[in-house]
Amino acid sequence: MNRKWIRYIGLCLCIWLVPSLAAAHTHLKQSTPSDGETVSQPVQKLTLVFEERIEQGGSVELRDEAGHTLKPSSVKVQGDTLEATLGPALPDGHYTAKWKIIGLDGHPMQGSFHFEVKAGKTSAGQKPSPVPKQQPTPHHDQHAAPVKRSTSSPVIWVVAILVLSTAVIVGWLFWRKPKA
Ligand SMILES: [Cu+2]
Repeated sequence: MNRKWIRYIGLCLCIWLVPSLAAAHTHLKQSTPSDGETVSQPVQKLTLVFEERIEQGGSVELRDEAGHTLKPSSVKVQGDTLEATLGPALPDGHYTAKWKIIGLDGHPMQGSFHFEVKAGKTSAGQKPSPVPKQQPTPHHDQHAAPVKRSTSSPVIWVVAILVLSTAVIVGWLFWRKPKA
């Protein structure tokens, strides 16, 4: 009787735990240029490194200050890295890069990051001053489509409470097993 219960509870535990592990999504780990960076070199290439291998390719496009969309001349996906070649170097200005991938878990993911190009073409005779590097802030990452199973904190808490209560029940069953 007791053993059957323990086995049953163990099964429940697996059912609760597995989806929460499977819901670990693929997010953008780092990019070149990085989010918030001011680049003083000509930018001809974007490199995006994700936390997991990218499935089924991906895409990235740039939007300049005027709202014009720039599509890279080629996009190469290899493992966890997406590399976009832009062709001619970007003119100075602010850019937003929008990316879309299908993550390892099959979830469509999208996000964006911003950077500024200041290659020094703006005014003659002005020395480009060293620009303080900003730390990239990981944000914007989000699912393209709402996904039921998400790693949002309320779900984590529900799982945590379920696992905890299961642990308590299992412990209690063991504790009150005086004979057998
Ligand atoms: Cu996902």
